[in-house]
Amino acid sequence: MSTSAPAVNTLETPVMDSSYSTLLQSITEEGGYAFASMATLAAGGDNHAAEAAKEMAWEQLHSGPWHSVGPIWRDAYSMACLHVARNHFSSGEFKLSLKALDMGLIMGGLTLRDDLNSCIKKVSSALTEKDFSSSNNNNNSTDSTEEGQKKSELFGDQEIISRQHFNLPEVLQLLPSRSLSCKKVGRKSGLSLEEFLRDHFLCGSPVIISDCMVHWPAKNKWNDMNYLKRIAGFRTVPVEVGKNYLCPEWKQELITFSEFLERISSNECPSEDTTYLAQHQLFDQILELRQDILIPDYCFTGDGEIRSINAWIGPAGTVTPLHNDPHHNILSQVVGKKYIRLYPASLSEDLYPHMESMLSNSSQVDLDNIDEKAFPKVLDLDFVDCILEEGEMLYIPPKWWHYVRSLSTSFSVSFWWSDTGNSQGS
Ligand SMILES: O=C(O)CCC(=O)C(=O)O
Repeated sequence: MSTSAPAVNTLETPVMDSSYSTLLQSITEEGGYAFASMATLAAGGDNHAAEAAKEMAWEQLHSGPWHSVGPIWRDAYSMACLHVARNHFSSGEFKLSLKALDMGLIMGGLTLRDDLNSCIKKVSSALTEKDFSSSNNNNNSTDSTEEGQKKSELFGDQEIISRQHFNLPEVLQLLPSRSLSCKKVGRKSGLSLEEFLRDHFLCGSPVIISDCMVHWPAKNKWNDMNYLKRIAGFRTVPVEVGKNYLCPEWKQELITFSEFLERISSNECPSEDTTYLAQHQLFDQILELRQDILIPDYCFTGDGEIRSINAWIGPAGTVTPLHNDPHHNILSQVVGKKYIRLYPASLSEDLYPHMESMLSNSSQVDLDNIDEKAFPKVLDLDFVDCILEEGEMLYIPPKWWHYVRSLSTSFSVSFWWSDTGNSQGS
């Protein structure tokens, strides 16, 4: 019996291969005749056809609001990304190959995820090997001082945040007026699941859980640039650039995680250029980082299900403006600290939600610069607030309004979960 070894310079795509005709048929039924013929040429190794198919699927993904795009077009996009990645890989263009695969994960559907992930593994190790041998070649011709410098240029050797003294009066100047003057969110350690259910979940009452992150590998690893660049440096991630998503100049970009880390650690950007990796399901995309975190047991309260686990990574000064979300949330502060202000759901009317349905969960009030004439009711409203410290988690009940400002370089993870509908709001 002979077993054939996996081909070295090709990417295997077993799921796509076995479901190819079914997928193409479904895409054709959705009007994708042109896509199907391009994808067929792409499967035969035609580079131009692969790029054209990717472009066609991209246009479909942007043809209307995200929820109205037929799921088959997301699979079509992943399929085209796999073809493009395969072509780049076989011609030794590993970075381009990895970028196409990441785009497939970020924008594509679920059907071909296993292929995308296994290809990412193969391309990443090819890239690391290539990088290692090119740095070795360089090192052979340099002295050991240059060697150290090359290594640190490649991987960086600094911590994400330096532990500076935290000056409260200075911080207060950066925060919205009346910050830290009302009731603070309470802190609890050793909070049992029963207490969480009774005192917080059922009655919709926020709480800081101060001791639930001790076993997370992320606690020790994510402040280390070296680690982050090694694990994820070549990966493409979506970031937001601008003051916040309500400002007209705000835009989204796709950059490598290394470029992103350089931007946030250089700290040179004015606030209009603040780069924020916000509300991105990074842990579905970069599986190695998923291993660094643990879903808190509290998130299984209510017998619901985890809706999404999002990363929020950025420099000091990122602001998420006042808004609410429909889910329970445990916002976990892994690196750095954030100021967070919360208003109960019952005050919604006094917080002037935007009228358009896409933005109706966001307030028109800019807490950093309140227009007192336009929004007088907000001035005297009671709120609770806190500075969420490294290692702490904040429970935000569904529909509670929250404003968040990072006070240092910051890595947070939010766990959103739904319940069975039997719990009360506030
Ligand atoms: O950390 C932030 O900037 C915002 C977090 C947030 O809005 C959320 O977890 O729902």
